Amino acid sequence: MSAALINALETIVSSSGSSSKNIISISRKLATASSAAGMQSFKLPDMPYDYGALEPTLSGEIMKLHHSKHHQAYVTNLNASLEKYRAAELSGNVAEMIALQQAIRFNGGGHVNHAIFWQNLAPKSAGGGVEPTGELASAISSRFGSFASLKQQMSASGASVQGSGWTWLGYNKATARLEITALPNQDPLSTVGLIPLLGIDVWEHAYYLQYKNVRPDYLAAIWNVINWTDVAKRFAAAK
Ligand code: MN3
Repeated sequence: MSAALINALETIVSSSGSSSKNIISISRKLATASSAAGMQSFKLPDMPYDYGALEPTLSGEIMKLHHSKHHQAYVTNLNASLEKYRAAELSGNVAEMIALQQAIRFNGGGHVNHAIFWQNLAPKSAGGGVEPTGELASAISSRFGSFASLKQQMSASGASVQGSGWTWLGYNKATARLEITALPNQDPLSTVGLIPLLGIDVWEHAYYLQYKNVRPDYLAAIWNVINWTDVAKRFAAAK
């Protein structure tokens, strides 16, 4: 918690006096204090390309719904959950704080994961699908044997997710190795101690309108629009 927010909270608590148990009043003041302390609510990031720019690999209809409806819902619900959490924290309601953690994990993970996903993709005209070079290419070859093998293993990982989730290429700082890991729901890769480089969303909302039930076809096609320049930047920053 920032020093500015702590100061703001202390001001509220000291000015509330005997009425400090009025949670509704406090939470309203907290909303103002959070804003004053620079605690911004999360916002849906702009897309780095037009919704239709990834066609024919991913339809504009899928991309528009995925970004403007699904990702927006995670952002909206994350902000609502955090507002409730701050009120619970201010009133010392630990049970409520614990109860809100699942919603924060789910919606916060949804926001974090999709913010990476849009950057991990690029239209073919902007280099989408162009094979990585340099240090990332070397790391992929030494870890997975070849670039083709990485794609095959990651597609298999995504196909194996039961229900909804993601498959990730991550960096393990402790072992200095690349790792492929599938995670359920919206669990971010940080929950298993890895730094996310490339995430592929295998929720049905990511492909169903175009690929119907055939997730492996989506996982075979998406390599045409992967932004390896973005993945390489994340790799360089992670090391
Ligand atoms: Mn999604």
